[in-house]
Amino acid sequence: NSSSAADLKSIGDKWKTKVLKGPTISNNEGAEKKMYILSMFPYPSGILHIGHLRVYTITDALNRFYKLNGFKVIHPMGWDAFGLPAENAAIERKINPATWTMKNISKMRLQLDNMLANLDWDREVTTCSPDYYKHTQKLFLELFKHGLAYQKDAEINWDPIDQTVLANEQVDSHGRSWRSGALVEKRQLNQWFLGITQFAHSLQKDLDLLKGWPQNVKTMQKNWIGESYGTEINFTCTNGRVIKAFTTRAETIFSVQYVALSLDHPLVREAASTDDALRQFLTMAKSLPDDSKTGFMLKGIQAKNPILQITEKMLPVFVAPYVLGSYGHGAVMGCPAHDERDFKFWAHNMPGVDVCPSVVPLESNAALDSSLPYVQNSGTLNSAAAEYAGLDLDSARVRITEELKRLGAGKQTVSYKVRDWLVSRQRYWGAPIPIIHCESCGPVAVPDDQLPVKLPNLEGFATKGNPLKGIDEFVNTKCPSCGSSAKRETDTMDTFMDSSWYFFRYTDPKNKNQLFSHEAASNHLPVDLYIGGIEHAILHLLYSRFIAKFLASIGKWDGNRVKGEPFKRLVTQGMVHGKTMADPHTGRFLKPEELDLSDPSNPVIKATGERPSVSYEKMSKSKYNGADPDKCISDHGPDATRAHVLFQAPVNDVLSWDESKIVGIERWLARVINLAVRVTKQVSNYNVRFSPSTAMSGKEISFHNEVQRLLQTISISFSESLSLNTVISDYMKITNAIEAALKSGEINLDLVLHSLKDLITAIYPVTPTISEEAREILNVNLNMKWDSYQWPKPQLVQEPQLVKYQVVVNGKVRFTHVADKSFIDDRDSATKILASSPDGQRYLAGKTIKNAIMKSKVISFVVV
Ligand code: ANZ
Ligand code: ZN
Repeated sequence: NSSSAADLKSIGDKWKTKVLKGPTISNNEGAEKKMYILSMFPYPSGILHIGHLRVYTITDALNRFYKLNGFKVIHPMGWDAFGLPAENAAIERKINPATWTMKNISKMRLQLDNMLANLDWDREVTTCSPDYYKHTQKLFLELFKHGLAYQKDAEINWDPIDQTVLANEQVDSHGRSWRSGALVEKRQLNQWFLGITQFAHSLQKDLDLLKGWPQNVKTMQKNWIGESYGTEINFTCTNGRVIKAFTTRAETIFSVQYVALSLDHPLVREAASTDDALRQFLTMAKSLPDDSKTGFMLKGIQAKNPILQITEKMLPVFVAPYVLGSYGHGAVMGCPAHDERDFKFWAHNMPGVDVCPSVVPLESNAALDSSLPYVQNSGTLNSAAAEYAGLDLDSARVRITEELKRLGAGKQTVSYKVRDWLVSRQRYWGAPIPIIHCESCGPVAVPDDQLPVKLPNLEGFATKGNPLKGIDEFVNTKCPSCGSSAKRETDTMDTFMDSSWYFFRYTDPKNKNQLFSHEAASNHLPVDLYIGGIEHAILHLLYSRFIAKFLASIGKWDGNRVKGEPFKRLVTQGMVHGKTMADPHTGRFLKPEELDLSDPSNPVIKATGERPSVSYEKMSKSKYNGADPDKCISDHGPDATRAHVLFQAPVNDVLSWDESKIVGIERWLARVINLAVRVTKQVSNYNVRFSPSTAMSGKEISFHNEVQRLLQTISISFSESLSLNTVISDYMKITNAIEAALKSGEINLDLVLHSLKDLITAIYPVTPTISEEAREILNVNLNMKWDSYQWPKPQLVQEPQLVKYQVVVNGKVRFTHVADKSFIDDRDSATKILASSPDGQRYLAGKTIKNAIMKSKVISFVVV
C-alpha cells in the first residue's frame, strides 16, 4: 500500500548518512583479502541516467557484500571530464567548459548519494583537473620517450561535425563517428599516433588468459586486432620496382594472374604524377565502396611471379579500391581461381580471360570448372604447381614459403588489422599534447618541471575547431633543448587517453610526482571486477589493455605476473529499455499526458479509450520512454529502487524498466520490517548464547537448514555467478520461511530471531537502510547490542536420519518403529524405549527378554 512506500522513503532518509559511510567493520583493518571493484567512470553530463543507476547499484551491492565478508574493498568513482559535450555547451552558453563540468559533477555527486552509493570519495579523480592531466601528459611523454608516440602523415578519418580527426576504433562499421554520428571523411593529415601495433601480438594472445571475460568481448577484440600469419611475397616489376604483397595462401601462387595496389600505394602515387587517366580514376574511385569491382590497369608496368622462371607470363598491375591501403602492404596477389573477390574483379576487368586453378578439392575434380572459384582451404595442388603437385595445402604453403625465402623473394610474416592509435584532436577541451616544435630540434618533450601544460582559460568562445591555435601566448614559446623560439603543439589528446589509465590513478590518487607509485598499483591491480557497457568492447578496453601492458613493460607496476592485463573479470551489463507506448493503429509514440496511467498495469489512451501498444525499447526523448532515477528514488525510496533494478533482470540482460512492478519489492520490504516488529514482541528476552544444534527438533532443524542453504546460495550469487536477480528472490524465500516459522508456533523463538538477524545482515548489500532500520528495531525492543555487520557464516545442522525398524518377537514381525539411525547404538535404552511404546507393551510387557539382536533395520527379541 502507499503508506508503506512513504515509510520506505523516510527510512531511506533516516539512515542515509550512516549508510553512505558503509558498514562499520571493526576487524578488516589491514585485512589481507582485497577486492578492487570498478565501474566505468561516467562522463559528467549533469544527469545520472538509469543506465548509471543500474551499474552503480550492481557495484555498490558487491562492494557492501565484500565489506561484510572482511575484504578491504576499493570502490572508487571519478569523472571522465574532458570531451566535446562540455566544449559545445560552453560555446552555446559562452562559459568556460570547466565551469559547466564542475557544476555537473557536483549535481551527479548528489545523485550518487541519493542512490546510497558507498564510494571511496578520497580516491576521486577528475580527468580535466590539472593535477590529473599533468600525469596524462607524463604518460604521453613516457610513450614518446619509448618511440611509441610519433607524428606521421596519414590518411585519417575526419569528423566534419565535430571538426576533428578520429581513431579507427571510433568509426563504426557504417563509417560514422561514434560520437557525432557524422559520416566520416578521409583526409591526408599529419597527426600523432600511439604505437599500439607494437603490442598487437600480446594484446591478441593474452586474451586467452582472460578467463573472467565474456567470450563475445574477446572475440570482438580478436577480430579487431586481426592477427594473421602468412607470407610476404615480392613481385619485381618491369620498371625495377618491387611490390610486396601479403598473403595467407602462399600455396596459391601458381594461380596468380595479376597484382593489385591500393589507391594510396606509393607506386600508384608516383604513376599518377604522369598519368592523367589514372588521376581521374583515383578521384572517381575515392567515393567507391570497398567492395567495388572496378580497377585501373597501369600502363607500361608488369610484375613477375617470383616462383616461375619463365618471364613470358608477366602479370598485369591494377589499381583497385578493394585493396586496403592500411592492411598488409597495400597490395594483393590476385588469384581469381581461389578467391571470391579476385574472381569477381577478374571477370569484371578481364572478361573472357580464363582463370587458372592450382588447387583441387580432395574428393574429385570433376566439377571443378563449374565450381570456380574454389575457395576452400583444403585440397591438393594440381599439375600447374609443377614440383609441388600432389602436396596438401599446408605442406605446400610451408615449402613454397621456404623456396621464396631461398630466392630472396619472400618470407613468413604476421599481419595485423589494428592500426596505431590516432590520438591527437583538434579541439580545446582535452589534455594538451606536451610537445614543443622547434625548427632545428624537431618535436621536443616539455620538461618535467614545466608540466602540466595548462589549458589557457577561455571565458566563452564562439569558434568551432581548436581555439588554442589562435592564442599566441600559448603557442609561442622557447625550445627546451636549444632555447630558440619555437611553437607549442596545439592538438589535445583523445579523451580515451585520459580513461586508459584512470584505474591506476585510483590506487594512488594524490601522488604529485608520479602517475602512481609502483607499490600502490602493484598492490591493487589487476582490478578484480570491472563493470561497464559493451560499447567499449574494443575502444576503451583495448586502449586500457595497451597502456597497462606498456606500463608493465617499463616497470611502472608489477604487472608481468599477469602479462600486464589490468582487468581480471569483466562484466558487461545489459541496457535498460523503457516502456514505450504507441498508438495501436499508426505506431505514433504517445506522450505521458496523452495516457491515463491511473492503473499502471492497464494504460488507456485518453482520446480514444483504447489500449496503447506497449513495448520496451532503447530510451530516447522521441519515444517519451525515459525513466528518471531521481524520481523513482523520491517516490519509492532508495532501497526499493535498488532492489527493483537488480530483481528485474540478470546483470547481463536487457532490463525492461517497468516502474509499476516495484510494488512487489515494496511489499517485501514492508514485510521484513514487520517481521522485526512481530518477532521482538514475541521474544521475551534475548538469549545471546543461542546456537543451532542437533538438540533442535526435526522441524527446527529443517527450518534452520533451509535458511542457511539460501544464505549459501546468496553468497555464491554475489561472489561467483553475479546472479543478483536471484539474490532478491532468495531474500524473499528466507522472509517467507521466517514468517511461516513464526506463524507455526513450533519453532523456538530464539531460532527465529537468529534467522531474522541473518536475513537482516544478508539484505544489507542491496537494501541497507531497511537493514539498518530492522537492526534498530531489534536493538531497541530487545535491549540488545547487536553491532556486528559480519556476513553470516552458514552453519548447517545434521538432519536426523530416520530409519523404519522392523521389530521381530520370537521370529515374528510384530510392529515397526521409526527412530534415528543412532537408535540401536545404545541397546539398553533402545530396548527400554521399545518396551514402553504402545506396540511394545502389547508384545513385550511382562516378558523376560532373553536376547536382543539389533542390526541395520531389524530388531529381534527372544522372550519368554
Ligand atoms: C592471395 C590469396 C589467395 C588470398 C586466395 C586469399 C585467398 P586475412 O586472412 O584477413 O589476413 N589481402 C592482403 N592484403 C590486402 C589488402 N591490403 N587489402 C585487401 N586484401 C588484402 O586476409 C589475407 C588475405 O587478404 C590475403 O591472402 C590477400 O589475399 C588479401 F585463394 O592472397 B590472399
Ligand atoms: Zn630546438
